[in-house]
Amino acid sequence: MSATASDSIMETGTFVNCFLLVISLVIIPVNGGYDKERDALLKGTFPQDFIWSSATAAYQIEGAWNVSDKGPSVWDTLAHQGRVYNQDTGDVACDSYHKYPEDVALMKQMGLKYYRFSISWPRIFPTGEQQDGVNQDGVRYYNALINELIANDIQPMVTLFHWDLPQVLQDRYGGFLNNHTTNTTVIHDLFGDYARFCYQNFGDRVKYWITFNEPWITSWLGYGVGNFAPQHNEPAEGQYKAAHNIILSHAKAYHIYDDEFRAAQGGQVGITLNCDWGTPKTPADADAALRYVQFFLGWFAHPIYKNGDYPEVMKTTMARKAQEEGRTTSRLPEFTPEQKLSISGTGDFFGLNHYTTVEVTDACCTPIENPNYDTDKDVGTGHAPDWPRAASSWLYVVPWGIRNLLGFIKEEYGDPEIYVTENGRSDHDQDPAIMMDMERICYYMMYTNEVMKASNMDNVKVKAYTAWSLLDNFEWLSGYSERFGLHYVDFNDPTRTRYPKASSVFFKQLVRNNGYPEGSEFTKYVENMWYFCHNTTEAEVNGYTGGASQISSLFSLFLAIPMMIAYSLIA
Ligand code: GBH
Repeated sequence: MSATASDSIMETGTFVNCFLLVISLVIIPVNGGYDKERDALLKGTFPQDFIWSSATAAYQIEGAWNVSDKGPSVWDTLAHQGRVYNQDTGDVACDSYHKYPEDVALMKQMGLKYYRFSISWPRIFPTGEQQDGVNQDGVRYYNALINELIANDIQPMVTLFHWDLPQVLQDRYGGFLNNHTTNTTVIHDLFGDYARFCYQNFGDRVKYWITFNEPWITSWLGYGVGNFAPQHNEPAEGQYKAAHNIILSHAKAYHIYDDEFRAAQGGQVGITLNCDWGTPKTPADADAALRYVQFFLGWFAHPIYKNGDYPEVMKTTMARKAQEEGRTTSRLPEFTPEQKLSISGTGDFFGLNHYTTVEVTDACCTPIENPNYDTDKDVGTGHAPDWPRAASSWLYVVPWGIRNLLGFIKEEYGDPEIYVTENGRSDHDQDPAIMMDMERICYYMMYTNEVMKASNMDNVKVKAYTAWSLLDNFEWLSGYSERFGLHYVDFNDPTRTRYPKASSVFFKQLVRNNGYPEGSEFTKYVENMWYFCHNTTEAEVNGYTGGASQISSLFSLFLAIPMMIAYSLIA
């Protein structure tokens, strides 16, 4: 072959490669921007028995932090140390301990048939241990709340643990760090006793139980990073020990229900896991994105919904790290064969909290001097430049992420029934208050439509969608500076009056329509809002002829009258 011929073949090769590169850039959907196919509005409705709900958590709304015999929780301690933004505390919060009938009335007004709330462990057992005494006022409170819900035809979905561990259990046993590698771990039994007490006292009326809310947060932020309560800083191992104990405590509570209550009460028990979707930044980052999700969701979901053990990629990665770090054992603990059997299959449904998506890059495999859960994953995370943001620094609005995550759960965990137990968007606390919360309306519109795609197009068994949150409330370390509510609460007003935001009116219509039925007034409104919500311009979207109708939609009959009423209440 002559030099010229081979040169020209090389050039052709280069040309073909460049051509493929250009094609792939065009065809591979970019993470940001409006994608006409991916982001199109789906019309249709959810299955008839679909559950629409809204959620809160005890420490975030109840207040009454020390009434009667209630014991302090680790969040009372953290807040009283002044560790929260603006030195905010949950001492009064939304005062739902006293104002729960108003909360129920708001839900009734919205047509909600389900409410997800949590029970405060130290409000039931002040020290966390039944043998030290029961706070009867606490039992009375939850009975009254549950009865008020039932009387208004609203079904309770109860979380047993939404982060407010009794402080005494932290002091006595190290909380979820308690003896994580033995078979006689006190914290498992204590959580089991608490769960049993709740089934016994409330299970005649409560048919949906969630053992733990987001064990990822308790483990990593509570016992690893240590910025959340109980502020234990041990980022190499704390999270793995805590997670191990939480998984075993969950299994214990599940089996207690199974053995002692299921036959008589006929309810369901699951756990709520949080996960951000991880999308690869480039095709070469695909494995890294998967690893990110396995370390996040799989850490808990793989043992509970699959085989009683941590994901393979987590075990091999951590074993390799142990070797590099010169350790004889992995920082990731091991379950015994009996424990694996007792953990596997302990979820009647799969509870999912989801808010946002990250872009993942591969960062394998530089050994690190001070390893932690973040570096263990061997990934980098970022965000596409055009993803819109909410008030919370971590919350980027990426509606299609939830559809991908739901599809992943279906494939990975044997097609479980999935309950979306939280999803929502924050605004800043600002003056004047954001009552026409269009960004929140857009968020709910876009995310629920993606959930409907998962349900109706991908056949994911999504059974429930829960809005976080019914009320503006105590947003953990951010205090009252970030507002997630469908209803506005003025935290300077001693009466803590609640005011409906525009989003509550939107959500009511969504529930009433059970989705986006073809031809309904509601769906027409949504169609008019669609491109505005996707923050895109007419030019980017073929066939869009919006304009004036979009603006007038802001004042459509769905929002205008209820909003005028809401404003007149505030004024
Ligand atoms: C949920 O957590 C909680 O269940 C709920 O109580 C909470 O109010 C709601 O979401 C809104 O946050 O960047 O290190 O500060 C969702 C998980 C927990 C994700 C806190 C972001 C902050 C991490 N979120 N986290 S950091």
